[in-house]
Amino acid sequence: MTGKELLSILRYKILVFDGATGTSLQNQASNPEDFGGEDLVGCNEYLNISCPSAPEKVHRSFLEAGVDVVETNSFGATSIVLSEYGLGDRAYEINRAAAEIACRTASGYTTADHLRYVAGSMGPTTKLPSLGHIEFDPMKEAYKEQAFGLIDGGVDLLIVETCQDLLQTKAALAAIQECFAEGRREVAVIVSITIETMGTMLMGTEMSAALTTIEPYDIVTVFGMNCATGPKEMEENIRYLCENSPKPVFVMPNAGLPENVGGKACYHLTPDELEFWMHRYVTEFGVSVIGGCCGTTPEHISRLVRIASAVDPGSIAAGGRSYDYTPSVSSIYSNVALHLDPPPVIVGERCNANGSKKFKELLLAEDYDGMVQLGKEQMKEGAHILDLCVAYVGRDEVRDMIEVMKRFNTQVALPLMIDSTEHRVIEEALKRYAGRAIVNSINMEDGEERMKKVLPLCKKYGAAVIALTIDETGMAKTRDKKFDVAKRIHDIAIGTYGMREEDLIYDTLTFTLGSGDEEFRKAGLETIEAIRMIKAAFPRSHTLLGVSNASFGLNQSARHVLNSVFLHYAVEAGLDLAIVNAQKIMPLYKIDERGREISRELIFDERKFETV
Ligand code: THG
Repeated sequence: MTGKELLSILRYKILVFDGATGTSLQNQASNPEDFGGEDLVGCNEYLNISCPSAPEKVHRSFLEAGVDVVETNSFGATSIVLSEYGLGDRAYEINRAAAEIACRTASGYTTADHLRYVAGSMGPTTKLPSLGHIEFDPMKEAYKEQAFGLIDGGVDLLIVETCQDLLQTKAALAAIQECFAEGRREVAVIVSITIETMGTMLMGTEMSAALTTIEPYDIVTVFGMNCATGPKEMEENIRYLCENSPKPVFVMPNAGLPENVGGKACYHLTPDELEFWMHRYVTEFGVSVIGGCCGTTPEHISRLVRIASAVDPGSIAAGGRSYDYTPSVSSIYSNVALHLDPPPVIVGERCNANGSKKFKELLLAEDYDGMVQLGKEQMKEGAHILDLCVAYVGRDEVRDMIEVMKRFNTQVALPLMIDSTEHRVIEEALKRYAGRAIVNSINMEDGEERMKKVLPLCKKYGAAVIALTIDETGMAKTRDKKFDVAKRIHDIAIGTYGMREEDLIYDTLTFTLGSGDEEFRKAGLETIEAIRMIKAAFPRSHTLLGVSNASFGLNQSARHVLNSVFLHYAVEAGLDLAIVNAQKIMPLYKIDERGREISRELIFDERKFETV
């Protein structure tokens, strides 16, 4: 089933997934022979080989209960987990067997008026890439092998589930994208994250940040949450998803919070209670796909089947739910909208080896922790996002970016803008960033060359991107030329590379205003007017300026005044984001009349006297 097919099913039907696999399996297989030996006891995934009747019985029990979808017994079947049992080299075979068992069993229950589907389960493994337990590439390769096995074994869709670290999720999604690109059958993909009892993912991620990070992935059709808690504890996050997610919502709770009874997790939520909450989430909130996680039995799941059969999604859920998604970026912890009211979104400029003496010195001393401190300082100064640039002549930018990004990912709570002209640096950064980044930047200096290298990376890792209005003839100086370049980039980025209007952030270029150079007399005005034109033509797109460039060459206090006034008028014209020194921006009322007047003359070329 493709993503499109899944979406069309959800227009007329609430889909019901099965219940707990792990706990149910333990009831089917209990002696070492079933598991294939003492050493393998507890490796549920090996039962697909050693005792296929065990997973088959579990699937049957849920199919009898009336579910639409059964999950393969492959939750821990990546080589990463299997190698803990000495089975690392058998991952493909085990996943394929898991898929074949589930597909064979499900097809026995399929009838003309009740199709049954199989979802290939891809769990979180036992390693957290954001904590450095494993690198992105080996994790992606392990997921890829799993996806190959599941797709070759016949699954209808894939579910990347029980996600704890968004970098895990991104590795799994990159793996699945590569499978499809290499010609494997394209199937629908569901992503389901786990929100712990403390209210975030294990890595500290809020639901809003997770949605922001996963939303840009075209291959993901449905997004939601499973495990960790019962349905009651999920209420606020489900409400958030139903009000904000452009993708249909998936919910698969445990049978309540686990209680430790003699060293074993026991789940006490009754089928009545599960039915009460899930009915509410489907009919009042608009959840589209439901199922049960740990501790849910066929008795629980038959109640979900009852809910689904009594509900018409066209009136309330997938078809009828209204939501309001705000284009955003995110760190591993939280998200920031690309447009704030009041504007602008403030992008801290100081983590830039070419824009801050202090940051440069920290980089040269390889004081990576000091660099993190400078990032944190900017957060206190009022920045919402940080521009990060470690390019420095004579140094290895890839290596520096890797060292810096490993730390910034978990130690700085603000979303990052990856500022580099090297696509290799950009990719190494994106691979180590759990949130949704902004790539700074693309342009048309060499025609489509740079877009060709950078935009596929933005798609692969779900990033937004800044587009500078520069083409083969150089930096655009007039409003019309700036607009023309923006339009060209818009058409190619969307038409050829599959970006969306809201993923693009146009930079109409900030020239130095105080130079007295004739050629740049109208530079400020043209930059500001181009913002107005772009926002009018592409209302879902965003705009940005590196404001401090405007005042190069002036003394410090004049710089702060000119930057602040320039920012004021750019915002008035529709500017969404500004790269600035957050601490040095003043509201207009704090600037004396003469300072405002001289700034305006420079910006709008109204000068009544000559500057030097
Ligand atoms: N557009 C986009 N990205 C950009 C820019 C842009 N990135 C870099 C730059 N321009 C924006 N960032 C800065 C950062 C610092 C300064 C100017 C722009 C700056 N720094 C002081 C100086 O050089 O005098 C030094 C401050 C210090 O040492 O602490 O002015 O336009 N997309």
